[in-house]
Amino acid sequence: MSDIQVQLKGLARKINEAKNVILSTHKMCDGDGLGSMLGVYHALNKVNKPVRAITVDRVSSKYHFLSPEKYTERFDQLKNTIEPAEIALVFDTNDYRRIQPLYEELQEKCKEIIYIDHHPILKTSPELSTNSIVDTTAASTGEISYFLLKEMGISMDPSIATPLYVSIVFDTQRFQFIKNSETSHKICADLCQYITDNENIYNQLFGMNSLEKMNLLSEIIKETEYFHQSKVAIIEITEEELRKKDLNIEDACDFLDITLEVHSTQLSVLIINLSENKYKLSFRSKKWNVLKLAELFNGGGHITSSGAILNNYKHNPKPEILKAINELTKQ
Ligand SMILES: [Mn+2]
Repeated sequence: MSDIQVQLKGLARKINEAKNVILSTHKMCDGDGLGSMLGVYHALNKVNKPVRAITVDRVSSKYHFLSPEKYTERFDQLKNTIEPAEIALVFDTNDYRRIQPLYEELQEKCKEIIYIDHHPILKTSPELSTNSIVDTTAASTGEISYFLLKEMGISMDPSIATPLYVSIVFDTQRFQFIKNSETSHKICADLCQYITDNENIYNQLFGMNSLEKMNLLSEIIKETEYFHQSKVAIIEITEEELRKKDLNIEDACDFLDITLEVHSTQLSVLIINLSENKYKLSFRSKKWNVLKLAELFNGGGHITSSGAILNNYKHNPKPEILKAINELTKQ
């Protein structure tokens, strides 16, 4: 049995024995974080385990087809206080900063915070509880959650399969990023037996672009700056520009993925000016290690997809980013 299998068995037992469970995922949750959390939520509900799913902040309208307003609560708008719970399961991150300020509340109210995740553990992170499962070979957290539910002996049904399928399809970006493993396909083949409207999931996740978004994309494509013989692309945008067009940060990240489709581009950078002195950086690469880059700016993520938030940054961080990229390209 692999280490991960042993850990899954242990965690399954722990959850089965727990009186009550709180579930959460990272800020500005994506399809993977939300999908794995909702999959486990429906599964625990099915076996009558008292469970609450709490997001740190709002869930993007893109995921409304999963009815998060019915099954999850928002910490920033919480109506009922969090009662003490035996365990908190946090999906798709192992970085406590990404669940703040909910993190402090979970620390106070839960005996243990357990992370279920596939991101590399940051060098700067405090030690995780031993029951946490971090499998960086998994292409999505949904996959780890799927195996966890199998271990718990919970049978699949449409309410569990749909969000788990969303997790996998979202994080692999329609099976582009499967980490050279057949696992993502195999799990989805199983889940598909329970999904009635597969096409709708793809439409909701990838086919709902507004005309405003497409117009902005055309502007961005024209204004993208290229460096290092077009190996590096940099996009800059302000949150205000996005808001004016009724778009959000997730939409801007889609632009980033598109610039990476340029043949020569190895690394794409998105700089979003959130407010005065506050920036959000996102890095995507084909192969280069952009986790290193994000860590230089106190951020985190995956080897080929990472990000950071800069607070109290008095000027546009582009010169520092270019300097860091220079170092990266020398290696
Ligand atoms: Mn993920």
